[in-house]
Amino acid sequence: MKSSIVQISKYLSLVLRHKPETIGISLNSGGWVEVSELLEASNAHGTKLDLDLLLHIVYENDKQRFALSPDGKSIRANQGHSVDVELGLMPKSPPTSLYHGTVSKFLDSIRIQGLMPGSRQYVHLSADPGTAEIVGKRRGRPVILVIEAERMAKDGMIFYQSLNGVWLTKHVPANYILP
Ligand code: HQG
Repeated sequence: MKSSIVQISKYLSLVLRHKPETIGISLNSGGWVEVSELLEASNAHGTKLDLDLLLHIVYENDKQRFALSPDGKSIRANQGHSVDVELGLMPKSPPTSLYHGTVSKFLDSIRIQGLMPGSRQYVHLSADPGTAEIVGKRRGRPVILVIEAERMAKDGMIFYQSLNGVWLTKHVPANYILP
């Protein structure tokens, strides 16, 4: 059961962040899709999903990746999109430091270009080194970079925090990455 929940969570990340067209749905400008439409399209495209299981994943997901609209009729991913959506997040002052977990093979490029969003809309930063370590471990032996977030904000760069606590910014220039 657990693995099927993980699988469906990954599937939902795919359709709600990256490729809604694979099941013939589209997200609105805020990234939302109607729950009934998502369930119908999923079942029609071979992923068995009902409302109970969907709600279980929304509420129990380890990273709170998904959110329901206040009326409960629509669902979206809280962050991580590569499709162009406007999450409507308000700019927020970051703490002094934020953290980014990566791997050593990217460091040369990061030291030159800074942190780039890649295929996502934003660079993802963590509030604590432990979370950054988990993010970095997805790719191998983690390297934790410390970002001078408060100094970036003072210099005019904008930060947002997603509903599940991930800090987001468009680009981290190399000179704000310690040491
Ligand atoms: C690296 C997961 C070379 C960057 C996680 C990272 C996170 C560069 C990779 C969320 C670079 C992009 C995001 C540069 C950045 N040159 N490499 N200039 N700038 N990179 O997956 O931060 O499970 O798009 O270090 O937990 O790893 O999906 O970003 O290694 O919260 O909810 O390029 O994804 O969350 O990789 O992970 P990603 P990320 P979910």
